[in-house]
Amino acid sequence: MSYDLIIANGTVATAADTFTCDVGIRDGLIAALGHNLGAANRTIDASAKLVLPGGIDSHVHISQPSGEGIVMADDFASGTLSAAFGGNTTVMPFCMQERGVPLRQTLQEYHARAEGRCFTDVSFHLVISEPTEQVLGQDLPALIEDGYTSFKVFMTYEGLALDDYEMLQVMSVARETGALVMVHAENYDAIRFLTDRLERGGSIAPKFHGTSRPIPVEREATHRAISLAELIDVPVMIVHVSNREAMEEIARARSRGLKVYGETCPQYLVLTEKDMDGLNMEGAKYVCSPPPRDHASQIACWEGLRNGVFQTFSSDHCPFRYDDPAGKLNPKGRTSFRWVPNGIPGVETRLPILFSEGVGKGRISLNEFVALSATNHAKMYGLTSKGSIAVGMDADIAIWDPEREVTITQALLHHGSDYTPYEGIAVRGWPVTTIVRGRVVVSDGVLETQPGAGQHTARSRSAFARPAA
Ligand code: DUC
Ligand code: ZN
Ligand code: ZN
Repeated sequence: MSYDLIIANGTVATAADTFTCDVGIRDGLIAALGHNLGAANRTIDASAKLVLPGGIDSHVHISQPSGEGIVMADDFASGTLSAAFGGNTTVMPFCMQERGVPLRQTLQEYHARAEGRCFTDVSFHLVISEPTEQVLGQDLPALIEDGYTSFKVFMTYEGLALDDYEMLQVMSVARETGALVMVHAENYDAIRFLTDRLERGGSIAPKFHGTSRPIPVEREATHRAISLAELIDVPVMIVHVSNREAMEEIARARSRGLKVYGETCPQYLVLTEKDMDGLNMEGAKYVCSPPPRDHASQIACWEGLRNGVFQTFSSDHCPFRYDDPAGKLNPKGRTSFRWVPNGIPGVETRLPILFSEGVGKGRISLNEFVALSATNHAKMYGLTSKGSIAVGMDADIAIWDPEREVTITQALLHHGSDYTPYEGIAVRGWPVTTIVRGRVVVSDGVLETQPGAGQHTARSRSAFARPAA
């Protein structure tokens, strides 16, 4: 029996185990794990390398409309190219509902933008911003049935924020359908009040973005989202958690038996609010929401990765160019932090940062790294054929050189942004080869495929949302 591809002599790690074996791949699937597997069309020697499930980044934004005059820096080609070079084999972007446009039509538009252009697999979450009767009663349940089994809701942002009544309505749909609700938890009115007050006082520099969204804004919304989910008895995922107080809300809910899950991101491990305090507008490069906090919050987030408060570690890749009026330097002379688009690039640097700062510095084990970067994302969002290395699974694999030393710098990266917020961070350990369903996309740091290697993946219900049997 021969294989299309054998990855030989590597150290394979899953969320559970680490072992030495060859991986035989046929027809895009992992066909065998063992020794002396026999013939293959191609063999990759992975001696002294780690063979890991390809990263799944379950929180990215690509080609998303971002307000008047603002253009996201990545389309599906550059976003997924960057993802592939960062050791990812699947990314999960958002399809953002547009006011007055049928949800399915918007989704078709996102599919059209992605079709034939992707280097990794993609699977869309929905964003529900206008829960009309039609959306709640027809469109959303139908799309969940079609494999879009998770959706995000916002508790802040003009035109996006749902009030508590609307939150309860969409959570009820999730309860009925088994979908997973992702929540952006920040208190809209509090942010509006603080922003207005800061501006009136002339405090408009990028660093005041952090002052306008302090920890209580996130903690309160996290508590409220959890309370609403409890009323409906529905699982909920709190995304991009930045600090201990929000984490305590999650931990307390779980200790009471609620299905409340958490995600954190690289910006909360290695950036702080001080990064937003640059010369002139430089601080805008770090403006994201929730904002990076302080050193104590970084320590708390590391604890959460270790102790199970967080199931997933995502990039929240939300790329804008810096030196560009369609990006961070907003047009029309709008100089207040209020107008700086929220979001930073990070899909290519997520895994090297977690590997180096986490595994390399003994904060998490290699198996925890695999869980946080791939396996838990697959289980959380119903990607049943992905996220592990086992016979019958998709052959989505990243081969890592655990010793390679790299200083992160913009010139190395493949995203559409003109900067990286992680400039100058030295890491040890780098993904060198990325294989998507058996197809080598990046080989020893060199692109090997055309766009279109990646495809959309419909999903099952979340393993974390299913009612207990
Ligand atoms: N929320 C996100 O999930 N990403 C970027 C900005 C935001 O507010
Ligand atoms: Zn968000
Ligand atoms: Zn996001």
